[in-house]
Formats: sequence, structure tokens, C-alpha cells
Amino acid sequence: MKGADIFLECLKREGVDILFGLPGGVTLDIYDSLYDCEGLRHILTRHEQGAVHMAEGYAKASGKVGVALVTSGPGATNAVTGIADAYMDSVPLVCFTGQVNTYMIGNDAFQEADTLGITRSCTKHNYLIKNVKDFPRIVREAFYIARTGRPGPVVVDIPKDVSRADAEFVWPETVGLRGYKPTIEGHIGQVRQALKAILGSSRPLLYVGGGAISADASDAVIRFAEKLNIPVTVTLMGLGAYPASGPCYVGPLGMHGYYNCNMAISDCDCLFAIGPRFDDRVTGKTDEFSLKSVKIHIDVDPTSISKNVPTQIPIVGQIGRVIEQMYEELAKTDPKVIEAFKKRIKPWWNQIAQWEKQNPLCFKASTNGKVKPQFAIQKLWEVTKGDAVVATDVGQHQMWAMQYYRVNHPRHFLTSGGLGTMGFGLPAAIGAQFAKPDKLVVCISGDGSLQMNIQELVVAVEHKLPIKVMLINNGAHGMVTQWQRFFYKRRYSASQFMQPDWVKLADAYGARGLRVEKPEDMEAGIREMLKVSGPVLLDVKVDPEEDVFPMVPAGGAVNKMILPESPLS
Ligand SMILES: Cc1ncc(C[n+]2csc(CCOP(=O)(O)OP(=O)(O)O)c2C)c(N)n1
Repeated sequence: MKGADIFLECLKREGVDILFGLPGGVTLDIYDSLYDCEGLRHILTRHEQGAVHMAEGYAKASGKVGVALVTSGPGATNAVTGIADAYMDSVPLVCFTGQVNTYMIGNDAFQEADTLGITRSCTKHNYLIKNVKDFPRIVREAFYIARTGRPGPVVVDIPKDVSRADAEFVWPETVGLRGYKPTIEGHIGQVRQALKAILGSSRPLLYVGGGAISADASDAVIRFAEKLNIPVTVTLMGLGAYPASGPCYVGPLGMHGYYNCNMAISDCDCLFAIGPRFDDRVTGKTDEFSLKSVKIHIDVDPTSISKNVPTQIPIVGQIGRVIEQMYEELAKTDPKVIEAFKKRIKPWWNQIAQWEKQNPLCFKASTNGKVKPQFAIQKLWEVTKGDAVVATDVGQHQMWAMQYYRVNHPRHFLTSGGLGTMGFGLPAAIGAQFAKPDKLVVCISGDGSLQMNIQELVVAVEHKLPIKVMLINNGAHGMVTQWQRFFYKRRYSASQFMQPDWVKLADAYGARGLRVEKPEDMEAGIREMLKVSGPVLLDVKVDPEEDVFPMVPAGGAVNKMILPESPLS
């Protein structure tokens, strides 16, 4: 069998039904085999970054491994941003890159790039296939590594002569990777200690991160939190791990998190961290972070524990399984102890409610006839009943989406949290729509971010994907202008730019373009957008002076927030 055919057979054996990519000279044998390959759908993207983000969106929405296929040299380097993005957000992904012939590697051959070297620091693992016989083993290992333990991207570099060479197809039934064995079960002594710390506390807080979603542990989190009535705060990546409508939900925390959540994490006496990374966007100044608390941290990746903040009770294991273990221990606990705990934390709940009353999430309704971005997103949430899969880009709109689109389900909020990649939203939404054809998928984007991968809109048109893009159009890199307003005396250096006519642009791609300029037209605009059956771009012209509040200045303590009425420097 030819290497290219072996490759496609391997993908099928791994259960892949869709791959996103763009061809080049060194992948032509693979593309030739794809031409009459059944059971595998290839989506031609317009840029390799788009291909990888689509694979990410597909993976985040479905929980399956996303697959991308790009050519050597510029194809591979274009893919790097997406690969690094997947690495930071622990997205299971396998990216296949073409490579020049094995005997030319290192010659500075045409379109050669040192893909292994370039991607070493932003992949969980990477491979160069030197012999066609290794194809099945390497593909098998790549998928295994991508999806197990802490998920992440794996790159497989395929030289052209390897995809042309012949070999017998032998599928390895098992994966044998020495030294790679993710821990599933938590250490029972640590589990008991953690439960004891929680039940002995008076001001407990559950701090849930993206790890809980990638481990599909949302049900376990809900069950545990509600059994003990512990307040839950989530990170940007953890949105949906516990439903926003749930009784224990307090809200998102961090740089633009809710006031009550940031106060709660600063004042709690027991912080139960389930799969977060203790990112600086959450902790602020680590020396002043949650100083009064005993910290418990569950993570499948031991290197994440105590990386940024010291943890007293570390538990390495698969999140769902560890919480189940805690639940099993809880079942053996004297019910009186549980009742006493629930009674003891009542004043804590009152305190959190008081913080919320003191500084609720709010915005001023339109004062100058312009649409407020928060209002647009809140309306979208109301009209869609919070049931859409939302993909965002990066900037102010992303933070408002976090604050005002109240997510109720895991895998329904797709965003670039770790790398903060502008240009993620549209292709991720496309990937998600391929994964969930029956779902309403909405991309909330900014006018800066959307221009970074707008070329992928035509992919949605080509495949008749009904995705909706809601553009929060403030005529600028809003998040940059906000910082310039706060910290650089309103000197708007390189943050405002000329705009295309978005309605015409959408039209040129074959999508529907709509525009809203007044608050009173907002709801009708959203309803119209949802009524159209194909892809729509809704250009919402918003107040460019609007800021995201609360805000923790970078490097500041998380409980020292700038609030709407704070004087600006
Ligand atoms: C690829 C990339 N380049 C630059 C940045 C830095 N950056 C972060 S937010 C932002 C502005 C985003 O503007 P826009 O997409 O219009 O969203 P808004 O903040 O206006 O809602 C920039 C430039 C980034 N995150 N990613």
C-alpha cells in the first residue's frame, strides 16, 4: 500500500471523519489519495491558521481530536499560531505537516522549514516519519498522546517520499509508550485530606477551570458542589462547566471577572481548584493571591500543580474520577458533619451576596443614542435563551461575552484563553458547526479580530453552514484603546483603523450582511440574523468609548478592581 493510502486508512481507524487543510507540493500524494477516499471529509480552508482553528473548534465543541493537514514550509509556519493556541488551551489536536523528501532535509530545500524545531515548544509531542513502515504506529501514538492525560496538540511531519513509498499496512492493536502513563485515580490519602479541609472550612470556594471541561467532568462538578452547597466561580475557560443558571453559581473571576468572585477568592479559607491553571489573568499578583486559604488542586497534569501558586493538598488524577472518589468518601461521612458544614457556610453565602449587591455587574443604558456592546450581547443571550454554542475572538467583546452571555453547558463557550489569539473566533465557529450541525453557533467578534481570518467566511458559505457572526464594531482595537484610556492618557497610538464595509464584504463572500446602529433596533437585528438560514454577519455599531468593568490592572491584586466610578489615571 502507498504511504498516502496508509495515512488515510490510519485516520479512519482512529475514527476521524473530517480534516481541515490546504494542499501543497509535498502533500499532493495524500491529496491524490483523498480524491476518491470514502468516509473522510476534507474541508479546504483559505489559510492554514484557519484550518487549525477549525480543528480546534471542532475538538472543543465535540470532545474529539481535531485534525489538520498542511504543507511544508509556509504551510507549517502558518499553522504554528493555531498549534500554539491548542497547546495553551489543552485542545486535543493532531496536525499533519508535509515535509520535503527525507534525503533533502537540512539542504534548505524549497519550502523547507524545521517544523520539528519550530513546534517543539508548543506541542505535547512531535514526530518526523522517516520510514513508511512507521506510519501506523506513529499516527496511533499521536492520537493517543493528543487525547489522553492533559490533552494537547501533536505534530506529525510527513516527508514527501514517505507518502509515496510502499509498505504493507499493519495496524498496531495497542499503544506502547514507555514513560507515558497519565494518572487516572487520585491518591486516596490526599482525597480524604481534601474532603476534611473542605468540611472543616467556613468560607469554601470552588474554582473551576477549563480542565474540568476537557475531562468531561462537568456532571461530577455539579453533583459535588450541590451536595455541599459550595459557591462556584469559573475561569474564562471553565465557563459552562457549572451552569450559570445553577444554584451554586457565583460567576467568572479574574481580570474582568465579577466583583463578588474576585472578593470571594481573596477572602475564602478553602480554595478547591478543579482543573484551572492559576493563570495570571486570574491570580493577579500572586504574592497577594488568596492568602487566607488552604488550597486543594486537582489536575491530571502534575506539572500544573504549585506552578504559580503553592498548593497544600495536590491531587493528581483525572478530574471526573477524583471527584467521584471524593463523593464516595462523602457517602461514608456522618451526615451531621455535612449538615454542620452547610450551616456554618451560610454567613459566607450572605457575604458573597452582599458583595454582589455592593458592586453588581452593570452598564449604563445608551446615553448618546449608541448601542452599548454589553446590551447587544445581553440581548443575544436573551433571544437565544443562552443555548447557542458561542465562539469568541479576543478583546473587549470576549470579556463582555464572558460577563453577559451566561453559559449553561460545557463545550458551549469556545475561546482562545491561553494564547489570546485574535482570528480564532470565525474558524473555530466553523469547526464547531461541522461538529454540531444541529446547534446554533454564534461567533462574537471584534472588528480587529474578525479581519484576521475573515477569508474563512467563504468556507461557511461554501458548505452552507448557518453560522452567525455578531460583530461588536467599535472601529478600533477596543481592548488596546481601553488600556490607552486608562494608562496612557488617551493617546490612541496604532489602535484605530479604517474599516471595510462589512455588509458589502459579507455580501461579496456570498453571506448575508446586516447592520444595527441603534439600541432600539438591536433585538429585531438579532431576530433577523437568526431567521436567515445561511451564514450571516451582523455588524453592530457600538459606542467606541465603552470600557470593560470591573478591571484588575495587570500585576495588581485581584481584589483591587477598577470599577465604573473609579477615577482613571
Ligand atoms: C494575533 C494577535 N495580535 C495582537 C493581539 C493583541 N490584542 C489583544 S486584544 C486586541 C484588540 C482586539 O480588537 P478587536 O478584535 O476589535 O476587539 P475589541 O477589543 O474591540 O472588542 C489586540 C490588538 C492579540 N491578542 N492577538
